[in-house]
Amino acid sequence: MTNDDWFEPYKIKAVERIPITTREQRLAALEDAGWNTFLLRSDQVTIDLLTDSGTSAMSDRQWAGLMIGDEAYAGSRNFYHLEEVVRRYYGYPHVIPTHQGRGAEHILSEMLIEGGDTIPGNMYFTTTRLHQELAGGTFVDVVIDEAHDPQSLHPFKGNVDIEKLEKVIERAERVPYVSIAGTVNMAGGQPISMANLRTVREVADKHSIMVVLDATRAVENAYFVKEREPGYEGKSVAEILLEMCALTDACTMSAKKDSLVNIGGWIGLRDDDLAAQARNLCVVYEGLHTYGGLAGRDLEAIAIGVEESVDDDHVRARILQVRELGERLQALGVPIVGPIGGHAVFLDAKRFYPHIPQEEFPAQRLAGEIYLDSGTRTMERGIVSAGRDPETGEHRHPALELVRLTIPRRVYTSRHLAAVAGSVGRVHERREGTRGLEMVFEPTYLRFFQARFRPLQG
Ligand code: P70
Repeated sequence: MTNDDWFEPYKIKAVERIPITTREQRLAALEDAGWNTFLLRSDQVTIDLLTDSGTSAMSDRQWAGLMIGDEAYAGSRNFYHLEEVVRRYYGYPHVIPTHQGRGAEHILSEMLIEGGDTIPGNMYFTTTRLHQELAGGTFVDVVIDEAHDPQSLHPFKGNVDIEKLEKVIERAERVPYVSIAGTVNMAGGQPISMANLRTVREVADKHSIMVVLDATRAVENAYFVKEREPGYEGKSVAEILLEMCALTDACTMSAKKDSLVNIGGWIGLRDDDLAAQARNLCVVYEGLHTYGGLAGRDLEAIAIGVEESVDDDHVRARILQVRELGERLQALGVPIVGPIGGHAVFLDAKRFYPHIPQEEFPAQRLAGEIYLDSGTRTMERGIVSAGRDPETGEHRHPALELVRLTIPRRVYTSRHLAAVAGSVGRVHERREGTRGLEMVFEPTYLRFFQARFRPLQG
């Protein structure tokens, strides 16, 4: 299969009816939800592009795997299957399952971070940074400047700015590890290159610092390396994934993304002592270290999902389907983040609604307008997601004010996505009369999940 004649390498065996609603029903639903798409009921949503997390369609082999779930409290055979598969494809000798990615982040942060520590990384992710902060650390962004520019077409916008990294290490009291995401979610699903990761490894080695990978979408990162980095055209996604992980000491994983399951995560480690510590904390927060908050059947579905996720035809179709949606939007003149990322197309709300100031939540409003138009659910990734500075209490003002159209894996057809593009195009045509929102309820942690808004009048 070439990039010009790609198609989904599967056929559909079971389908689920989706709700079709009227504009009045959607307006009532959106008002009930306080203009927050996280607070909509899924029965009110026609095409759900909120997230690619836990929303993938499992294969017949994964569903069959559920039936061979071994629900023994200790030593479930499905755990050993998962361990074997992670060792083979990610290369970490120690595997500790967790209920999802943030369970892994919690344990790793608590283990590695001491009060006053600095953790440099290639752009923040909400849950990752929160766990680093709760453990007493401070996250410092060392991603290249291009990552903050939605119009830059740099092929590896997830790269670390090595000079920034060196400076942070020099100035910090202690740096427990460098936090590397592949791909970078908040930058638009943008990859880090192998060459850059190798340099990060060298810098870390010079200072005896660990490198911790957020492997949540590392398979998709590997595809971009194959597509864009000289010398990798002929390698398989699986080979590239293993090479990437080999440059890191540990990883946290949300299996809900790349690994094609509805729930689950794990920690990967090389060091025996750290693995013993992680297993011990797993018992405290997640469950015994051979199930980590998951059922045996979940562990089996992850193990099979990992194998399916590194299939070259699968990853190619996944990435190119996302790209097709992005290109449809570009053809309609809708401003999006380039290059089109791995798991989602990101709308640039600052250029979409240049007349709405960031304090009036342009991306939040845009997500609401898209839902009103077609029942398509998307997610704000801007000032609401960025939260407040823990020191000053002021809103953080991220350079990127985006709406994410996230594509679940193996779920929607190109026709669904064509309908979404048409809807966003209509919202774009009406953009001039649209105003912002005011926040009327703000929770303490990860406010974007539960905050409520009201449209500004006039
Ligand atoms: C998303 C989801 C989860 C995620 C991630 C990266 C790069 C860790 C995690 C945590 C879900 C989400 C989470 C917070 C805000 C909005 C949405 N991302 N690292 O939709 O994993 O969810 O399993 O605890 O993307 O992007 P988990």
